[in-house]
Amino acid sequence: MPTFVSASAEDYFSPKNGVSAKGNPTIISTWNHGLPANAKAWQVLQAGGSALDAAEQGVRVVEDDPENQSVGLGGRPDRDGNVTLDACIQNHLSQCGAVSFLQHIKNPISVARKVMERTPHVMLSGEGALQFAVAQGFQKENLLTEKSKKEWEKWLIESTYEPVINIENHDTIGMLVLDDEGVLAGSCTTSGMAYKLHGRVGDSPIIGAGLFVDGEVGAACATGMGEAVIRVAGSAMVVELMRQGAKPEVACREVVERIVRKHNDLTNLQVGFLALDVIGNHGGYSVYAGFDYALRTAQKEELVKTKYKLEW
Ligand code: SD4
Repeated sequence: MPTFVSASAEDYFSPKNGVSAKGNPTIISTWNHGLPANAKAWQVLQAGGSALDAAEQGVRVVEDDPENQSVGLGGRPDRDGNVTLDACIQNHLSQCGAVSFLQHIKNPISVARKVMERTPHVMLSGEGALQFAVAQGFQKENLLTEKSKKEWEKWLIESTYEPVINIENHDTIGMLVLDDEGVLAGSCTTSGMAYKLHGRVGDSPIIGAGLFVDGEVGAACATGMGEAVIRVAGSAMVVELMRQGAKPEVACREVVERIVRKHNDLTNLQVGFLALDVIGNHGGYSVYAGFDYALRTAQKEELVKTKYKLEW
């Protein structure tokens, strides 16, 4: 049995890798904006859509919402006033697509899917991603809403560069879907850290960091301080720990503990992981309190509070 820092015997589970559960569709997604996103994704599954369709359509609900200031339209800008978006998507066959530092397109998740399906590449970035999106028929628009603009102008007065997480200023949506056939897919989309340096890209468009799906084992996604997630290849690590037998919550906890060990200054360093295995077990864990995830199954539609490592 592999040994993790704070795991005990009941933390282990022995799914036969590669054997998924049929008839147990399950959707989980980050934060309470996951509830309407899950509702849409569930509807897509019920209508016969694939796990990938559900993962794409689900998070678009949040990208489209101008009131949500951390994803898509209405996202908080970088410190120069530009809304720049990051997103990625992956299916159970490890096929994936991503866009980073994309401006003027409110549904980066759909552009990411087109990168996956219509190019031989995994990620397009910046101007090239925008050109590709426009060529694929996406509309260019202004994503900076009056509300986000006013807040940014207020921020400019002091311009203190102090990324604070989980207190309203950044919350990605990551979604993991297991369909009725036991097929997995995942998506992740964000406007990133508010008032970040122009050009900064976080974990959310990086396969293995913000999202990772392995159809044989499970899927994971991350939210919070992207730099910390990238440093430990967060989501890939969560999935790999599940492959070794860790239950979803335990796999998330192990990677959170790794992040905690590797950073001397944990002030405001919030990170949360979610994980879903191929038979529908799910869980999450975060550095600090306050992280929750939306769960949708045939029986349940609710918000689940995760356990956490540190008190604020
Ligand atoms: C990032 N991980 O850009 C994203 C932001 C986020 O909750 O998830 N906020 O670092």
